[in-house]
Amino acid sequence: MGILFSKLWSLFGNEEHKIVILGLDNAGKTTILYQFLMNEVVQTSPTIGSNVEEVTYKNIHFIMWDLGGQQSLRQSWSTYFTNTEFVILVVDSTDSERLSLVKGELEKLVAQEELSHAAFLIYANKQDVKGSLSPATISKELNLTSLRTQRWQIQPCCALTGEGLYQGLEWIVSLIKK
Ligand SMILES: Nc1nc2c(ncn2[C@@H]2O[C@H](COP(=O)(O)OP(=O)(O)OP(=O)(O)O)[C@@H](O)[C@H]2O)c(=O)[nH]1
Ligand SMILES: [Mg+2]
Repeated sequence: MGILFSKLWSLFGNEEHKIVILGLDNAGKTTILYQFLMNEVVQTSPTIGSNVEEVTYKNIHFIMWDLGGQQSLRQSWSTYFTNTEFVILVVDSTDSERLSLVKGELEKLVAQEELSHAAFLIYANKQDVKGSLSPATISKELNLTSLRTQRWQIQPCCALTGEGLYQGLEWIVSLIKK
């Protein structure tokens, strides 16, 4: 009965899927959230705390939490993880110096019990900037192929134009429909 009810519930498009958007400060997380919500670029300032918005795509409801990425705020990321189905990790592809820091954060995330069943979408953002790192390089630097517990996907994108963002979301949709 429970399963039947939840199937019907999702058929009517009432199901909500929780996504947390993480990454270092200045990666483009808030820009991405508002691209999904409004299809436009908003003027952002560093996020202190979080932004949360409901985004509907192909009749699927997503609750998207965009968390501040500054160092002092990263410790509190884990307070948002309950019931998280998807993590969107936003990487600034122009910030090669801090890639090792991203790697360290990713290692902590995948070790979190509450995220052990979550799928990870990694956006290699800011691909519009000349000389930005390729997704292949970022994938290698983050050692993504060693990720065994969680499903993951890397997607190049540009949050300013929106290019690549929906291709990433399509991967999430494909996992929901599985
Ligand atoms: N060139 C370029 N700039 C981008 C892109 N995405 C975001 N930005 C810029 O990067 C800066 C930071 O963007 P935010 O979305 O505020 O970054 P954030 O990850 O939310 O940062 P915190 O809230 O501090 O964690 C802004 O000036 C954005 O306009 C992109 O794809 N290309
Ligand atoms: Mg922000």
